[in-house]
Amino acid sequence: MPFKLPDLPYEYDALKAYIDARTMKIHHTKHHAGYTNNLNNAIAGTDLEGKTIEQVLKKADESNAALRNNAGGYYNHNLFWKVMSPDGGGEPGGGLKKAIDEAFGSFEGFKEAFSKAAATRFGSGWAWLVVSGTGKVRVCSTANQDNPLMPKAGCTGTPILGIDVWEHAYYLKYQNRRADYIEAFFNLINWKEVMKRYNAAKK
Ligand code: MN3
Repeated sequence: MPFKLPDLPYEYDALKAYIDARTMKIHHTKHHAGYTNNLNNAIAGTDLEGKTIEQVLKKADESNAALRNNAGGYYNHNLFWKVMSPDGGGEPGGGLKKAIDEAFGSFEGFKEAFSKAAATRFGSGWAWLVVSGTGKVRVCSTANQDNPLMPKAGCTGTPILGIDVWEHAYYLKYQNRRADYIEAFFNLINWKEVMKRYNAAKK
């Protein structure tokens, strides 16, 4: 079964206070759809056909740029849509709150570290909150469509929150003001979803 472009869990204009509908629609129907099609082309006829996206990412080394870029693009955007919500914002609770306090001192400390990782990623890429098998969290960033589940991404762990800092994610509303987009993103974070991913990843 080829990979399928998922529907967004909300309408294109649902996040418009922070991300405009046109950006959301182009991002989903052009960029994410493109990664999906190109991923299916890259695995067609190979032994990766029928594997889960996580299994594909683990095999997506630097020897195969088409596979690495498109498998990453597919997975990263699947996560991105889900960790945002029109009812987002606020702070996490439970075990994730504890892990964040332990790693960063406070939610504010986390916000600062995550924002800095996103702001200082040169060119295109992503900033992440990742969790290790023992439940410790940390912040990091990756280039292009690289992902912490891939070999040699410069960052390892299970990603539970990610922000897309490619210009296509924010340019229409924010132009060059990436910092304003990052600040706005905190009003969209679906902590319920991120906490679910944290609990599933730590084991
Ligand atoms: Mn994108």
